[in-house]
Amino acid sequence: MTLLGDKEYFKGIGEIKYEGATSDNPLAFKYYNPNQVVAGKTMRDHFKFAIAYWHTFCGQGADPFGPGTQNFEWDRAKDPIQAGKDKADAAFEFISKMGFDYFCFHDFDLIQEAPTFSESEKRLAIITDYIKEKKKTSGIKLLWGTANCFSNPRYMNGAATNPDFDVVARAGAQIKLAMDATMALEGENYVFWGGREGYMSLLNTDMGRELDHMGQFLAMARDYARGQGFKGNFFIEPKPMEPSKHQYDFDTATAIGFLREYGLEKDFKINIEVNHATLAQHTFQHEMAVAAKAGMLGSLDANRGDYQNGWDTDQFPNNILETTEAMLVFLKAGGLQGGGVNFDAKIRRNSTDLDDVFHAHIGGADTFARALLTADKIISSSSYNALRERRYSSFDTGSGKDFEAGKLELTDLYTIAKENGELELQSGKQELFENIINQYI
Ligand code: XLS
Ligand code: NI
Ligand code: NI
Repeated sequence: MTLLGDKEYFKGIGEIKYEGATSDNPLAFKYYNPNQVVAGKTMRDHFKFAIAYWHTFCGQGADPFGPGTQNFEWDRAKDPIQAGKDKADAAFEFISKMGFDYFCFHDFDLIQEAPTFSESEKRLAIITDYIKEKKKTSGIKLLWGTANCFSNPRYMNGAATNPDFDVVARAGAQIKLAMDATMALEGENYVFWGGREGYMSLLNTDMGRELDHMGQFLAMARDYARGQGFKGNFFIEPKPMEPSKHQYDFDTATAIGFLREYGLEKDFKINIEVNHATLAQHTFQHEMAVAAKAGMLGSLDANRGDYQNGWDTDQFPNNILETTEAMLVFLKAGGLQGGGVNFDAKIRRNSTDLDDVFHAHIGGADTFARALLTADKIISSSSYNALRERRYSSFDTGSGKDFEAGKLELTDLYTIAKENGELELQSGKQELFENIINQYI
């Protein structure tokens, strides 16, 4: 296979195939059957599964208490250009073997940032050309690109919201290059995650000014990419905290309000990450429903948190119940707008075998597939939809309908209530709803 390049990194592992729920083969999909049609679309098209370059090919398992444990072969070259190429070879081999169609990256996941800006620019151009070729031979596509404007110490006070204009300008330059790379690789979307767009202390922070700067900055970025002919979506990825104490894109509702305030709502949608939702004290499905209501359900970063601690553990998805509830929202919304399901997740520090990353992605894909199949069955064969609609049926006729149509005034409500007298209680039937979900899982 030409797409493997000269070297095979994942030796002994072939293409991962669908073998069905009765298969004992750990290196096979049990539920994710790419070409199976569910609710009018293949699973492949529903999900557009993507691998996250940063976790799968840059992360080595380091944590605050110790260095990396995953010293894989593609990470060993000393020369940054060679290292970037090796990483790309390993990434494209892995994605091909998984049978996925997409990847996502930050600029300096692709290649190490250089000591100077112009050297970084050269490096990015080299690796972009290299990956362009790999894309061509493999057919693998770019779901989205983004810029890492949070790791380098220069961004310690923020990027677009930095109090120092020169840092803002530097972030702008970096994002221009990241967008250029995304467009050169025919990226379908571009993401903004504001890791340090926020503050640690309000005492030294002019929040209003910083928010205005962020609005201004995103409008400039949009105008630049549109001017270059970029037709894709821009996504904001909300997260309430970490690394900043308080991030401006706290959650989906906050991000939507922000986008509308700065006139960005036509070009931007939301990229929702499971663990970010839980950090914001929401559920994943809540965040999805909020975005869907605004017509902004753009893309998903699939992972899961840990309910016993409060940080972004970025574990692979395995919670069928949670994902099934999310897929109910997904199907009801008619899927994602331009985006896909990106596994923004990493294997644990003590997962040190080459096949661990396969098990991780197989499990994640199967979780989503099983949840989609279940949600589809719930919608098509259970009483779930009817029960839900019945709760609101008083708005389907008569005065309820007039209310929705804006034909009533407050005094009409007064008259209706007076005529009604005391009301009978209407059960919410939550336990029944919960049972239906579990029955179909
Ligand atoms: C971090 C974010 C990050 C974005 C891309 O928590 O999830 O990985 O997805 O910058
Ligand atoms: Ni993410
Ligand atoms: Ni995250």
